[in-house]
Formats: sequence, C-alpha cells, structure tokens
Amino acid sequence: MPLRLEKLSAPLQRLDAAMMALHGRLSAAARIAVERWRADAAALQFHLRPSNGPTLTVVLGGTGTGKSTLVNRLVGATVTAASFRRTFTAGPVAVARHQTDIPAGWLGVEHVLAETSALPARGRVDALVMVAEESLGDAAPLVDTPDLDGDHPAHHVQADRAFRWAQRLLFVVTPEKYQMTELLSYYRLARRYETPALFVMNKCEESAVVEDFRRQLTERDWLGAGVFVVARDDAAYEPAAESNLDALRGALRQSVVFDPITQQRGIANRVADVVNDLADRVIEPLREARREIDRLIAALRAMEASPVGVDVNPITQQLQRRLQQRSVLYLIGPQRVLDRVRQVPTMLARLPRATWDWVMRGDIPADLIDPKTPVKPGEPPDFHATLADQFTVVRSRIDDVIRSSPVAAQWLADDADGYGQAMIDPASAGTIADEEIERLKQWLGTRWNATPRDTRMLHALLKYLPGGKKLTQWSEAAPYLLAVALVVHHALFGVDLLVIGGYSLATWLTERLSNEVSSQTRATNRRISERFERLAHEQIDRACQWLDRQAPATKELERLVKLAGELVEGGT
Ligand SMILES: Nc1nc2c(ncn2[C@@H]2O[C@H](COP(=O)(O)OP(=O)(O)OP(=O)(O)O)[C@@H](O)[C@H]2O)c(=O)[nH]1
Ligand SMILES: [Mg+2]
Repeated sequence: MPLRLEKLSAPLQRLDAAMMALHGRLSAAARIAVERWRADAAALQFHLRPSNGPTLTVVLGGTGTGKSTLVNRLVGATVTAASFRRTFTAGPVAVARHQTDIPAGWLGVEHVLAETSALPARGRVDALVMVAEESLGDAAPLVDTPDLDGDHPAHHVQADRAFRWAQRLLFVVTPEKYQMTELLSYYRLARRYETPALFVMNKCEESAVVEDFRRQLTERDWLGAGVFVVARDDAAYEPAAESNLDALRGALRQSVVFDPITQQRGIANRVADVVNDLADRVIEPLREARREIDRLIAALRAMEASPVGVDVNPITQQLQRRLQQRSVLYLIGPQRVLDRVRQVPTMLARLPRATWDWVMRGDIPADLIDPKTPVKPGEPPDFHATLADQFTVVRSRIDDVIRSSPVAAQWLADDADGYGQAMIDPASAGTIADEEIERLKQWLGTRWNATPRDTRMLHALLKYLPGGKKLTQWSEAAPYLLAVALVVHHALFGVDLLVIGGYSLATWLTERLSNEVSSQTRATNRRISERFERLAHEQIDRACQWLDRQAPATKELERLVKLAGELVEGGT
C-alpha cells in the first residue's frame, strides 16, 4: 500500500511533543539520546513536506579531502575556509544564490547570515552559517560540512545532521581516503533513504584509482553512480570530459525530481529507523533506568520499614540508641562506669558496644563523638549535635544506597546540584532538639513556681552530674533530665548504671521525682523521636523524588510506545 506522507506529519509531531515533555525527567545521558532522536525526527518531518525549491546538496567526506576547496571551486568564490590544517571546517556552511533558497528551520539549528568581512567562513557548531553568493547562478545550494572521520566527535555530529536533512549528497573522497570505513554507513543509509548522491574523487593523479572506486561503489549498491574526478592541482593527469569539474557543475544544476514510489520508499525507511531508534536508544535505556529507580526507591523505603512483628521504625530505634549511648557516656563517664562494673560484674556483658570500647580501651568511636563539637566539661549534654550527627548517618545511608548503583552514581555526578537540593541540612535535625528542650525548659520554669516539691531531689541528682552544680534555675535542668530519661528509658542496659545517694537512676527518675516531671521528660524524648522520624521520612521522600526525576514513569514510556505505533500505522 502506498505511503501517505501527509498522514505521517501529525503523529510524528505528537511523538515529538511527548518526547519534549519528558525533558524534566531525564538524566544527562538520556537527554542527549532524546535530543539526538528529536533531531533525526525533525529531519524526517522536513522530508515529509515536498519542496519545490532548488535541491539542497550536502558535501560530505573525510577531513582534508578538499570539501571546502571543492565548494569554492564550484561556487567560483572563496566562501568557505579551506586549510592544510585537519578538521578545519567546524560547522555547516550553506552557499546559496539567495538566502531564501535555504528553507527556514533547515537543520533545526540557528541560521546565521555570514558578513562579507567574515568570509571565508569556517562554520559554527550547532548553527548554519549562510553565504548568499550570486556567482552560484542556477546551481543548487551547496552545504559544506565538517569532517566525518577526525578527532572531533562534535564535527561528526554536525556532518551527520546535515546528511539527514540533505536532498542530495556529494561525497568527496581522495585516492588516500576513498576506502575509509566511516563513509560506508552513509553510502548505505543514502540508499536506504533514497537520497540521490554524486561522488567526487578529488586530488586524483591516475584513472586506476577511479576505476577501483567505481567498483567499490558498485559493491556498495551504488551501481552506475555519477562519479566525478578532480585532478590534484599539480598533477599532469586530466580526467575525462564527462566526469570532470564542468560535468559535475552540470550535474549540480539539475534539480532532483523524485518519483513518488522512490520517495515513499525512502520515507518509509526513515520512519522505520526513527521508530527503531526510539525503541533501542531511548525507550529501552529509559525502561532500564526506571527499573533501577524503582529498585533504589524500594531500598530507600526499606530503611524506614520496621522488621516483622516489631512496631518501631528502625530510624527511630537508631536515634534512641545513639541518644542513650551518648547520655550514658555523658552522665557517667568512664571512671564511674568502671567502678560500677566492679560492683555489678554482670553489667560488663550488657554495656553497649560503643560505651564498652570507650570505657575499656579508651577508643572513642568516631560516630559517637563529633569532632566538630568536642565535649565541653561543665556544659549540658549536646543533643543538638547528637541529632545532627544521627541525621548525617541517615543521609550517608541514603547516599550509600544510591552510590551502590553505577547508573545512579552517574546521575549523581551529572546532577550534583539537584541532588544537593534534595538533601536536608542536618542542622534541621539539631533544631528539633533545641526546640523540644526549650519547650521542656519552659514547662519546668512554670513547675518551679507551682510545686517546688521536686527541687531538692533534682539538686541531689545534679550534684553528681558534670556541670550540674552550676545550675541556678530549675528550668536549666531540662537537658540533664532528658539524659536521665534516655538512660532509664527502655531499661536498655538491664542494670542501672548510676546510683545517686543510694537510689539507682531508674528509681530516682520514677519514684523520687514527681510523675508529672518524669512523664513530661519522656514526652519530650518521644516528640524528639517522632519529629526526627518525620524529618528522616521527608529526607527519604526527597531522595526518592530526585531518583524518580531521572527517568519517566512506566506509564509515560508506554505512551511513547503507543504514539510510535500510531506513526507506523499513520502512513499506511
Ligand atoms: N594539491 C591539491 N591540494 C588540494 C586540493 N584540494 C584541496 N587541497 C588542499 O587540501 C587541504 C585540505 O583542503 P580542505 O578543502 O580544507 O579540506 P576539507 O575536506 O574541507 O577538510 P575539513 O574541513 O578538515 O574536513 C588544503 O590545504 C587544500 O589546499 C587539490 O585538488 N590539489
Ligand atoms: Mg572543510
């Protein structure tokens, strides 16, 4: 069934719009693949609109084959810059009799009209430099391009793009370079897209090489192709009249007339390639990225999932453990722990690992003591630092999960700013402690006036605590009380570590102090835990959202597949 070109344009546009809409949800690598695809799709869109202007002829070939020199010869003016230096031309340079001979939007890049003073032009990456040149006469507009084979990948991209938009090709080779492999895929694609092509053997010195080139072209599906020959400047060799520079000029004056069947075949192949590229280079990698994202998000979510049968968020549990360890170390100090171990030897086995190391070996575990906040004798326990540290631990665990995936580690390297914005400052966790202790202080302040009953007991406790003696106000006891509650809470160590005036810490807190004070202190601890849990949850959420942005959702990918299907069906 013949292809209906006019029916392809709309589905192609819809597909392109869908691709553009993905933009905010692509990693750097995916963005390049999508842009590349959109450029190819734009070229296809161009070929769908029949043009009745002069045939845009793109000159392609290896570096130093003399493309720019040949264009100048054909034009009869030095418009595009040639040089003995390799990979000289940097971007496409179009030479047309009138600027309007180059359709607006051609190549899908910015068009820049070259000033006469800027000639000969060297071309610019991702722009089309246009030269209006009367001397071109009725010859087709010529587009010089950068090399296909040099060390600059950017040059190759420029040339590849011009190839896709070309209405006719002029391949330039030399006796040294006509075998170069980079050209072969373009010979094949030009056939596949039914883009008419002419071939030039430049810098030629003998006919044998031309014959070999013709043979090669025949094998490459270009039987009977127009091969022209330009002699090396200083060579005695003279090409036959039917294939010399004048003959080439004559061939270039002929506009290409497409027969509909050939044109449709070329377009059908372009459509197939655009759809296959979409599947292979865009959708499949994005699907893989999506699978990886889903896996990583599940791993991050698992950080806050409680083990079976236990009702405690592991993040809260870790915070509590850390707060307790620090409080033990703070309230008791190594010497007192040692004394206590002597009195109650069974305690030895029950000491938390970090405390044990500190007491027995003098090793201060790095994660317990923050080097930035050294313990200040006489100061209340620094819960701000403890929470901030613990939050840093949460963050680095998130980081570990993400960096465990090479793909995600690359996203992170490419989008360090975005990732940084998704991260919450650990100081926000510290603020939770500040606010909650402040709240407890205020409550205690009020209590002080209301029931001075607990005062004596509190002072009895504070006498034993580092810095406690300095206290002048009831309310200042808030952080010390919190430390006591933390050590006692959950009876973590099974045995009371501290005995004050004959009372163990637990007895002291639960029996000697009023219920009201102890329950208020416990409530403070609970609120700290809950708020920390919420903050950690938000942090995990934000990390998940950042991950989620690195690839479109499965639903969106399915939509692309559907739209691609409509493009394939659209023309038939
Ligand atoms: N002797 C001789 N030298 C030539 C001929 N054609 C081009 N050259 C020289 O070959 C060198 C490269 O020519 P260019 O026209 O810049 O080659 P190009 O294909 O445009 O190269 P890129 O822009 O790097 O891709 C220049 O020094 C030219 O003077 C020729 O027919 N004979
Ligand atoms: Mg050049």
